[in-house]
Amino acid sequence: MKIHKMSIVLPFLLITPIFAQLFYPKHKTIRKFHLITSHRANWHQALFDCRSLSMNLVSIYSKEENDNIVQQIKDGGYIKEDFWTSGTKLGNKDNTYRWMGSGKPVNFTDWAVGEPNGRVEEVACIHYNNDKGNAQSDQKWDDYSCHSKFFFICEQELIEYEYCST
Ligand SMILES: [Ca+2]
Repeated sequence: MKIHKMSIVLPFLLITPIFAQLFYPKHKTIRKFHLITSHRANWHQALFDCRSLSMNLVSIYSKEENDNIVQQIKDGGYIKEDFWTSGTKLGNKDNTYRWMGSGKPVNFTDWAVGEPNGRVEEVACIHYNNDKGNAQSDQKWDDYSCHSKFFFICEQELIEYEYCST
């Protein structure tokens, strides 16, 4: 019996896209940070405003990410401004900080000297501090009244694909 060549090749051609979907294109999720300087908002409003832009108020997990944001603040000429992050201990029974944007605990920290020092419940939201030229505090983290109005930082998740060129 003669088997046509295509009857062998065709099934392989049909399953190739399945393998391609499983293994290619390779991709990774990257997080991009956006300084929102169009208006100042209290912490809760900043959460809403980031969501309305299909983003989240920023969560920070590493020195690298923190350095990236501080550099953006400096490059943008905003060293005399304060910026909200999503860090808070509002409503946390164990009185520890979490990132509202992701629900994850705050592990990496970059507190200004003497911070966090909030003793009342409403002083529970983390912002990048502007301490008017004090190198120990400028662009470091400070817990502050969540009702205060600051600029804020939204994060955007993007999928970056790597294409195979062969
Ligand atoms: Ca404080």
